[in-house]
Amino acid sequence: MINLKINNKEVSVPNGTTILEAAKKVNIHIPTLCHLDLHDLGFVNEEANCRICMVENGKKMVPACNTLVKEGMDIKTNSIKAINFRKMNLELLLSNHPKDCLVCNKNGRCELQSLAAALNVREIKYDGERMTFPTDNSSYSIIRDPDKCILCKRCTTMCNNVQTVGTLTDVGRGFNTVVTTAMHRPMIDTNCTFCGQCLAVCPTGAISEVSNISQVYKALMDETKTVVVQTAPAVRVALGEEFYMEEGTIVTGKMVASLKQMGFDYVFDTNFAADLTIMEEATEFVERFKTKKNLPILTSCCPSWVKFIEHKFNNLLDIPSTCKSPHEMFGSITKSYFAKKMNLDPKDIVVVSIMPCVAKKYEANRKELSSTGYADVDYVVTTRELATMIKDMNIDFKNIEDAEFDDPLGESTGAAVIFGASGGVLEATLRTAYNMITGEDLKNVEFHDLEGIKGIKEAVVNIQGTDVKVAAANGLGNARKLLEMASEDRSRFDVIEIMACPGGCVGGGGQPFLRGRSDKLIKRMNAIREEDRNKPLRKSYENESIKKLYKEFLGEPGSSKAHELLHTSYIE
Ligand code: HC1
Ligand code: SF4
Repeated sequence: MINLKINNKEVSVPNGTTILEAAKKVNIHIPTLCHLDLHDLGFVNEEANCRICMVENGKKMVPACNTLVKEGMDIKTNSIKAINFRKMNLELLLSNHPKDCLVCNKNGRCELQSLAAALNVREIKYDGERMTFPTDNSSYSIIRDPDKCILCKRCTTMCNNVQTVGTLTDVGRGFNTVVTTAMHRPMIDTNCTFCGQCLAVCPTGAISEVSNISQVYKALMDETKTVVVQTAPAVRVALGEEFYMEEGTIVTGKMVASLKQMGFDYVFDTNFAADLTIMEEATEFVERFKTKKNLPILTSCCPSWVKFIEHKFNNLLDIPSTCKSPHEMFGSITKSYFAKKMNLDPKDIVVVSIMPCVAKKYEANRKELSSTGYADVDYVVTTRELATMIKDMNIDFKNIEDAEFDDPLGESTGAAVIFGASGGVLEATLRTAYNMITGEDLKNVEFHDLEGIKGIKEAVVNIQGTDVKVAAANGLGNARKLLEMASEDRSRFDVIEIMACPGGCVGGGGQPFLRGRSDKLIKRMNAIREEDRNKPLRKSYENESIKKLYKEFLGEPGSSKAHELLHTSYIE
C-alpha cells in the first residue's frame, strides 16, 4: 500500500492508483473534464489533455487523473495556486470556443458550461486566434460541430476502442488538431453506425443529435393529420431523470399523460410491436432451428447493429432475422391495419417514435422501410428531446396524473418491456419459442444468466431434451467478438442478441446523459425487470391485441401478409 496525504487527510491506497482515484476514496472532489471513467462499461478516457484536474504536489503542479500516487506525497487539491491553474486552463479552452451558449443544443447539459460556473469564471481573458471548421449535418442522426470540440478525445476512445467502428479520428497537430472522419467525409458517407455513443460521452455541444422537435410540432398543428405516437421500452425508465426524479423511477403513466396533453391523437406503445416482433422472430427461429439452417439467428431490432454487420460482416448477412425492428413494425401496422380500422388514409397519418436512440432517426429514413408506400415511421424523437418538449409545453411532469395507453396498439406483455435491457429480446424470444416447440407454457420465465451489464452473456436452455445455445452482446466491440466466435464455428450458438449500446437500449445515445454514473444504467435495467415482473402477462403470445391482429388481418405468424409488412432485407 502507498501512504500519502491529500488536503492533510491520510490516505492509503494500492500501488498503481492515480491521485484522482485516491482523492475519490476519501471523498475529495477534483474537477475533471476530458477524464471519464465508466470502466464497468468498458470505457475509460485517460487522455489527460485538458489539465483541469491540476493539483499541487509539493512545488510541482501535476494532473491528478494520470499521476500515480507515491509514498509520502503531500497533495493540495484546493490551494489558491491549484485553483488558479485550473481556471487558467479553463479560460484557455474557452478562448478557442464559441460563445453561443444561450442557443447551443447543449445549453444546460454542457460539462464545459457547468465547469465555468463551478470555477466562477467571469471573463475570458485570452482572446486570440480561433480555429474554425465546417459543421457536419449530413446525417439523419448526428451533428458534428468541431468548433465546439475541446479535444478531450472521449468520442474517439468510444468509437475506436469500445465500439470498434473507427469512424472518428483526430488529425493535425497542436492548435490545428481536429476530430473528424477519414478524409473529412460527411458522416452520412462513412461507416458510422449512428449508435450515438460518441454523443453520449461528448462533454460539450460538439456532437449532438439531429432534432426532430419542430417537425413534430408542425404535424401536431396540422389539422389534416392524425398524429400517432409510440414510446420505446427504455424511455419510461429514464425520462424521469430529466425532471430530477430518482433514477430508475418508472414514469410510464406520466409520459403517456404528457403526450396526451401535447395533443397527440393516439398514444400507443412500441411494446405492443415488440410482442409482435417476438411472434415473427420466434417463428423464424423455430423454423431455422428445426431445419438447422441459417443459424445462429441474430436479432435485428438495433439499427446500429444492423449497419455494423452490413459494413463489417457482410459475409454473415444470411443470418440476421428478417424482422423489422418493433417501432418500424408498429409504423407499418399503424398505416395499414389501424388505418383501415379507423377509416384513415395512410398519407394523412404521421407516426412519431419516442426512442432512447439516435440511430432510429437514420433507420426511419431507410427507403426499404416503407411497406405501405409511405415511410413506416415519420419522425423519431429521443428521450432527451421528449423532456425538452414537456418543458416547452410547461407540463408539470412530476405531478401530472397518470394516464393509460390507447387501444388497440397499446397493450403489451412483460416480454416486450425487457427489450429495453440487454438480454431481454433473447429472453422474450425463448419464452415464446418454448411454447411454439413444446405447446406448453414455460413456468420459470426468467433467465438470470442473461441479465446485467456484462458485455457478453451466454446461456444454454434445454427445450424438450434439446439444448438451445444463446448469447447476448451489448456494445459493438463485444458484438464483434461474438460474431468472430460465431464465424469460426457456426454451431456454437443458436440465437444471438446484439445491442449496440451499453446495457442495451437503456444506455442508448438518446437517453439522459450518464455523466460518469454507470450505476444509473443498472437502476434503469432493474426498473425494466421490475416492470416485467409487475405485468400480469409475461409472454408475447398471451397478448390479446396481438392475437386479434393476426386473426383479423395478418393470418398466421410468418404469413405472406406478415412478411410484406413486418420483414425486411439487408444491404450488402
Ligand atoms: Fe429499443 Fe426496440 S428495444 S430497439 O432497444 O427492439 O431504441 O427501448 O424501441 O424498435 O421495442 C430502442 C428500446 C426499442 C425497437 C423495441
Ligand atoms: Fe462512432 Fe457510434 Fe459515434 Fe458513429 S455514432 S462516430 S459509430 S461512436
